[in-house]
Amino acid sequence: MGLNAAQKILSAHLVDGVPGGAGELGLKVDRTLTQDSTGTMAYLEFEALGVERVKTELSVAYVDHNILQTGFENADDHEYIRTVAKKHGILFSRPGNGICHQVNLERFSAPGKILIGSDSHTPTAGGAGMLAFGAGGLDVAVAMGGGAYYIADPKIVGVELKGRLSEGVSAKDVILELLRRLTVKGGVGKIIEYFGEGVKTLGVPERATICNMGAELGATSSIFPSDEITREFFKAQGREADFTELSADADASYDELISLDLSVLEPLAACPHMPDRIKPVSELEGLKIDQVCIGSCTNSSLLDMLKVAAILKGKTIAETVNLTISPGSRQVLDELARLGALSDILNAGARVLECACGPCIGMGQAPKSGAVSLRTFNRNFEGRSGTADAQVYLVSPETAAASALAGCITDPREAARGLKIELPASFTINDNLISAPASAEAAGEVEVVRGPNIKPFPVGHPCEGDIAAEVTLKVGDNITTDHIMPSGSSLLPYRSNIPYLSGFCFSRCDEGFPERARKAGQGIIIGGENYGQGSSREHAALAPLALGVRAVIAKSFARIHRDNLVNAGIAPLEFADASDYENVALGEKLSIKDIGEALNEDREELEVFKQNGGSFKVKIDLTARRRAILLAGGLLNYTKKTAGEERT
Ligand code: MIC
Ligand code: SF4
Repeated sequence: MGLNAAQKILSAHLVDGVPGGAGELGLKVDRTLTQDSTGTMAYLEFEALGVERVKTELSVAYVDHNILQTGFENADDHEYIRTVAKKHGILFSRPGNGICHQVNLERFSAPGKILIGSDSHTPTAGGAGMLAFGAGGLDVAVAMGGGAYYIADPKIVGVELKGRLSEGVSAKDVILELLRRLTVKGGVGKIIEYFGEGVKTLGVPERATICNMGAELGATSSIFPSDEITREFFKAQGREADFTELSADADASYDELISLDLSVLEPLAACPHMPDRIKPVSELEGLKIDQVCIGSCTNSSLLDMLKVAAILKGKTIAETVNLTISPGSRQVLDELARLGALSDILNAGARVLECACGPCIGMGQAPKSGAVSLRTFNRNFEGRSGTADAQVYLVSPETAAASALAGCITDPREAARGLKIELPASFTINDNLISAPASAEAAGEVEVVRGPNIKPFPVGHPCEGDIAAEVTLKVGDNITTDHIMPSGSSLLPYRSNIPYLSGFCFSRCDEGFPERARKAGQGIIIGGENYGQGSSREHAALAPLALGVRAVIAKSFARIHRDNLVNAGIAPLEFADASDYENVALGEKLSIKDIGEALNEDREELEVFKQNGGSFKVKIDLTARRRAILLAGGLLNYTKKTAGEERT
């Protein structure tokens, strides 16, 4: 039996585990990326591991998130990342160079390789045939130290693309259609692999858009084959040498199959406040809008920007609309200028922002009270824009541009009629914003600069004996990491300061939580389905850890967050019977009996006793390795311990 593309890469990198079983796969990591809002913590953890030089073939540190410098904190963190990267053998992509996923696609993607990144949208690189995973900072730190990356053995879903997109319908609509069909939980435990005739009609940036929002499906990763179109992309980037062909064998099979006819798709929008609340744009037409934001790692390629420029050309945006445009990289912005399209964008009335995440993570451009904001981004979680009552819709660049002109949600098919975008055969290559690390010999001379905002991070406690603690928080389904540890311009500067940050943990759901948790000393969180969906920020585990959380009992967990909990030494446990969720109350005292023993003995269930009598069962759905991590009190303790054992 032949292999599909994902299986080929997985088997070439397998260092632990058996594919096809129920366990985990340990994978050799070729490359890593970090961005600044998760990177400070990842490098502090890397330093704590005591490894001198990274052991990966390539590691790159980007600065793209914490760009507003309204105080010293972000600038200090950038300097820490610059110097720590220089010392330990990591390339540094300076502020202004662009969003990590866009720059990675352009300059560092490579078909057939494995990349992990401390950002949930790392699978964007799947558009260039790379198998890429979003991970917590500590997992990236361990990989930089030469450790394997572990994933639950994924199911591989084959999405067969047929036909060709009609005018005005774009790659964004493809992934919105999948979100409509599968929901934000539909990809959990799965790698989504695209194949079929329709693949040939999509360029690498379009494939990258589709892979990018696989994160919103909860997927482990997403990947396209690497074909002649991929070769052209690498050629245009002056990197043909990095190209290799990679596709599924003719007799390959998939665990599940989905068929998607591109030619019948229409423009879609994700309605407030979840990426899977999909409606056709035609149904929303006429809804008055206040803001339009174009950019983010989903839709900031040159192709997207040129489409937007062509729709805006010679026109003026509606008087009541604020339009922001953030090109994904300096290369994109430079090309826009060179081709004259920047002038079309500026003259239509757009506010051109830095090549960075910007409004996507609430780093500025919070819309007005109650605003309707149309964004080409990937997440529309409540409050993420920085305005609690804003209504954010996620759309394609075409829909965003046409709507900005009209002042209301507008089907872009009319505006996009006859639109033909030619990408340049070769891009202007200038890597002068990527700083090389010091040589191994000179590394000793590099001083790592730590600003006063960098504070020690909490380290977990071994899971042993009973966990007897109060329920310090109870929340519902689909809790995102933006609920757990909100971002935005006021909190992102404290990503290297967990003591401060933890004071805002869950502030969007329950402002009293931090104080209650501190008072209780030890706590247990009760959650619903898909707990921890969204970003890879390990701060969503570290802040609860700092507030004494020892276990989270939920109906189900999102992949990266579950890993982050284990890495922090917090036990993620699942209700054996989901209806028991109803019977646990805030403030109730619970006793999780003999958790250490249960982990040690590989037990699959555990009894939780309630203070006022009665008990319920929880599942421990964790592999032997993850159990050992919990027993050690988190991945840092575990890695140091196992490294010590190997030395003796
Ligand atoms: C996001 O889109 O939520 C982020 C900001 O990029 C996060 C990382 C973070 O929280 O720093 C992500 O997606 O992992
Ligand atoms: Fe940045 Fe937004 Fe992409 Fe996250 S989703 S990496 S904040 S652009």
